[in-house]
Amino acid sequence: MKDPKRYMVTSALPYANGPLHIGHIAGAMLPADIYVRYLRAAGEDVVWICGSDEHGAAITLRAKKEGVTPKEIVDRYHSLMSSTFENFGISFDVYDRTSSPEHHENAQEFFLNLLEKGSFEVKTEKQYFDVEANQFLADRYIIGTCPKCGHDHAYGDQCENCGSALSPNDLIDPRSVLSGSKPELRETSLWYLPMGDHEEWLKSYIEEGTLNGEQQHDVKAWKKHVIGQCKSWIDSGLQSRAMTRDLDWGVQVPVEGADGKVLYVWLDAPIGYITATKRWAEQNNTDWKPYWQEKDTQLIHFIGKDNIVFHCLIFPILLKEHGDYILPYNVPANEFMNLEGDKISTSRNWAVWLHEYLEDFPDKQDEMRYVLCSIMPEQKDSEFTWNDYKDRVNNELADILGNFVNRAVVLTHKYYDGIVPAPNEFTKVDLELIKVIEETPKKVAQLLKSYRFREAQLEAMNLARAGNKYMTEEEPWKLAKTDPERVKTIIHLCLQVTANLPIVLNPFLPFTSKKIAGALGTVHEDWNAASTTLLEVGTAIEKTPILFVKVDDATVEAQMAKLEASKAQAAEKEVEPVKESIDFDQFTGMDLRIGEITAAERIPKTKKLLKLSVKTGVDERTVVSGIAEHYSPEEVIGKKVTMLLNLAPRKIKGVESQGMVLMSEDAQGNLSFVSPEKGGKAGDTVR
Ligand code: B3M
Ligand code: ZN
Repeated sequence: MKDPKRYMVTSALPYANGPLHIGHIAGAMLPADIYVRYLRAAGEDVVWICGSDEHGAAITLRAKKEGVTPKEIVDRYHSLMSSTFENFGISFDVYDRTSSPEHHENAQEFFLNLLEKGSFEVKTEKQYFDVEANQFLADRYIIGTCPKCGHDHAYGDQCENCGSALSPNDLIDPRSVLSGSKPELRETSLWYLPMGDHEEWLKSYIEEGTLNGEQQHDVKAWKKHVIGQCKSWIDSGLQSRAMTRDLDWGVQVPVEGADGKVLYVWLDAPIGYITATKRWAEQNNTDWKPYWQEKDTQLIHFIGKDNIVFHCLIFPILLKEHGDYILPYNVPANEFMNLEGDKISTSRNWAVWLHEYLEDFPDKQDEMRYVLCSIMPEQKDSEFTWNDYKDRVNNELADILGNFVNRAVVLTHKYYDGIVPAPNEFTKVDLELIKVIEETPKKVAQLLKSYRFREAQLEAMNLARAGNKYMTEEEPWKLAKTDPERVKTIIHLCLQVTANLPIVLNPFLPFTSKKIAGALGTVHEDWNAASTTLLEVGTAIEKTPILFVKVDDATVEAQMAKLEASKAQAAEKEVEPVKESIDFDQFTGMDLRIGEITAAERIPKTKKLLKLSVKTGVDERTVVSGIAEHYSPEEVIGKKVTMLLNLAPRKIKGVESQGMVLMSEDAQGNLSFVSPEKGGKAGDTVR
């Protein structure tokens, strides 16, 4: 493919409903920051935008939980997020927000444009409505049982257990998240995007990289998991998707009589990319259009894998329907980053929050950037642990990079008063090192252009590794007395390595690179300046500050303790909403009794199920219970438990289960029997 004239880079707009954690950064912002810092240094024309996503249920539900207005929520988190990004060295050209009047106007204009072109279908249909809360329920406002996997907390738009895309009408036993009540169906009208009409061209766009027969992008440069996900959506048939919601927070549908209706957040948010670009252009007195509308622009979306369908299928449909826009050139989505063996979760407070990290580790942005890039979930999920953080900082940043730069600079001061010495004739090892200096920028650039950031960082660090090894093996300190001329060559080359490091490391470690280049009086933001003679003979260099301080065990322990404590606190706050009230007859209709477990065995090929025999006072029966991860068969025998006797029998994994053993469950999902406190015997009634 031809080289583009300019790059338009976006990072997924984070919801302004909480602080930023390492998962956000590792997914959509850090890779883009690395990529864009490289492009800028290479002299490319690039604009990188991001902003807060301030609409949708993520915001309104958070506001409800805290008892404040959505506006208060987005104002609070937008300002926290923008300052966190800035402090962390995330170098967006603009960080915008979708609640701005300019964005509302821009999104409405886009919607009207498509409306006029006939891109939407209006459908009047029955939607779930919560009478108590006086609100229609869509997306995360409604939960129920997933029809695909049976998970009982699936949302109206998606089941997080099996990943299926759902609509509220798919849910079994739907309940309102607002009141816990069973919603009723009410008529309303919605604007739908008939995605099925676009299947054909999307297929060739995704699978061949062509659009109207023209090569649009290089499919081989797309990540396999991104193409795989798109293919599976297309292959299972694209369903029409509602592009409006009956809600009062969001961008108003700009049509007469559409009061109380807003654009679907996933319609307005990607348009937010365009709004942000317009803001950038205004601030810089330039035209935004070429960045979105000229064919010689590469449009690149950095996102997490849960956003793939929106960026690879839905947004391209909108852009193409509009007609003036180019389509994404690549969507290098990342997978997820886990934390200490568990999924990162805002609601369970299982996260390393970036603003807290910056408080606990002031001026240690590069340490975290380095670790996150080393384990970036490019092809599969990865895991952050504090022990790994410690190891990488100590063994790689401090022992290799910091140690090498420090030795090169200190020896220059010791032997030559800080003046770069002239080299003598180069030996074979010298020439090998020179080759590494020459090759590194090319290799790193190639990897960056293919969105392989882990390898790119490794390759850049290999220059420091090569320098470190060279110095250790050449041992200039031993030759200082016997062969001072040789020492000049060694130190000269070590200094050339040192001067090239801030150039190749700048995309990854911008703070450190600035420090090193500052001390040497060289550049760090000009890729083309890399050279084996970057530092001129006779130049006076300053002493570098200490670049990295080692992390000790106490620091790791303190962070682990902090994680555990905040998780425990969050668990205390987590309470399920009260269910709809039932009358007394419904209650007495349940036949609850004490049972005694007399035998138990695992059900083969299942992880969770035990087959129990329970004495009930009236009979002895079989019950299948999902407790195998919490109790072994041996330990349950003889236990007195509470049973629901008259639950209709059901077959589970081929075994008929006659009734249910009741369990208590905490916020972490730990199960425990509900047993009579003073003993009791099988057959005692419970009421
Ligand atoms: N706010 C979703 C997310 O954080 C979202 C991205 C919008 S990008 C246009 O998963
Ligand atoms: Zn499911």
